[in-house]
Amino acid sequence: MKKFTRILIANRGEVALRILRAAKELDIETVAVFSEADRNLLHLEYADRKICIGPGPSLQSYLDIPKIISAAEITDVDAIHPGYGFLAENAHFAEICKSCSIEFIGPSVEAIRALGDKGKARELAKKVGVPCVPGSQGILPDDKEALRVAHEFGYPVIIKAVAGGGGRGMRVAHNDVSLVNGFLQARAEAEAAFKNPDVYLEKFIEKPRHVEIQLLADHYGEIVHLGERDCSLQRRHQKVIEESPSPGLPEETRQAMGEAAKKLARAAGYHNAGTCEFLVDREGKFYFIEVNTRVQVEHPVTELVTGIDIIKEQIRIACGEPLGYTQSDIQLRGVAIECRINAEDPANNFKPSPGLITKFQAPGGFGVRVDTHIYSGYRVPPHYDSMIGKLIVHQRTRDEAIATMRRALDELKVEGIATNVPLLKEIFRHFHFLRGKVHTGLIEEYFMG
Ligand code: MV4
Repeated sequence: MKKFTRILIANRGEVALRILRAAKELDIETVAVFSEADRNLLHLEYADRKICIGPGPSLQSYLDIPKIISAAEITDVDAIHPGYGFLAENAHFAEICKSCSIEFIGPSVEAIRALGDKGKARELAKKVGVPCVPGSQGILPDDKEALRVAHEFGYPVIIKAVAGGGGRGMRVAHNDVSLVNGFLQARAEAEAAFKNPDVYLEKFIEKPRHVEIQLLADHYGEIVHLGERDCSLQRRHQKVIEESPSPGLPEETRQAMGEAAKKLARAAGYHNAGTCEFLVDREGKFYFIEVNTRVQVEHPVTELVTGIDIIKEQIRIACGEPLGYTQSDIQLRGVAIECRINAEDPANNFKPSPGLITKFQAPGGFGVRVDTHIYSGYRVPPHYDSMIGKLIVHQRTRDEAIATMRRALDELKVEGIATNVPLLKEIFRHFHFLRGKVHTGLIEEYFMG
């Protein structure tokens, strides 16, 4: 069995620290790369080597493929872990890693290509019998076809860019006029954002839950699912709170979703960690919508309920090790909930609030995990995502997990910058949330007065 001597972490912030910790425990050396705005990152203190890869803006550092590859060549690493965001789902980057004989810690180039295109992923899912939202077959050639499909399934419908993400290139339509406009707008937006104007159409599911299945797959045909995460609590397509299991999801639905996700992964020749996203409607029916071919921000809730270190598994799988366990070995214990802590100002429409953190005190105690790179005296740079950490709790029941999260949020102190903690505290007192009655519109409906 080959084993990595050294890996490069092509990311920053909390996930870079998370990956470094996993590598250390596997006795693998780490190379950290950082931008000129990131000299104060915590994981740089623990890395075996660190290399500056350019100015603050991501395009000139964390997204600059030649700089990352050069750093990898200079330090003679065996593999690159891309984390999430930046180059994590970039098939071109994975291809370059391969051509340089550097292992990309993630799925194959072909799998990223097959599943990263949401239109292709949807057609593959339909082909292998995974339930999809009723809608167009393949991409829409023109607005005539959009109208025909909308009339076949009825309004409302949603137009989605095959290359879309973060809600961009997406339009909901309730009638013919808004559909024709939405079709053209979605195409223009997708062309501008992703250089790909292709869109498809689905029936619009009202007030759905967003439930996703975590998968691990090795190079020898073993695929397991690690249960689901409910990520319904979002604001403007940014997840805010995630939990596992999904409150009220029947066991047979969980098993059916898990098997559907595995079937799709198998059909795509998938290996490493991945996630299948589903919408669950108010009748409890589920529909596949897309695949994330990376590790996700919210992976810790799954780690806590399964006891499996997903980042270590990613590295082990990339080394060519077999999973060494099967579906029947996976058990879900208790309830885990994650809050994303963002440097943003609730009083100012959640505008990013970078700056100096004058004081940071982390909560702790039974059932509390804090994944963050911040410390007292850390300065949040203005160039990147506003997420500065995650608070994750694990308890035997959902009520106990909520009590622990409330206590942890009360202990948490982040001073000097504005954060979304006041919003999180409100949500943990909201009657719908407390009863597990969550859906993707809940935050906008109740908290965005
Ligand atoms: C949907 C949907 C309803 N019906 N698809 C949002 C992000 C992307 N991953 C998929 N998303 C959605 N897809 C169908 N067929 C609802 C969402 C959705 C959403 C849509 C419009 C405005 C806000 C939204 C918030 C969460 C989810």
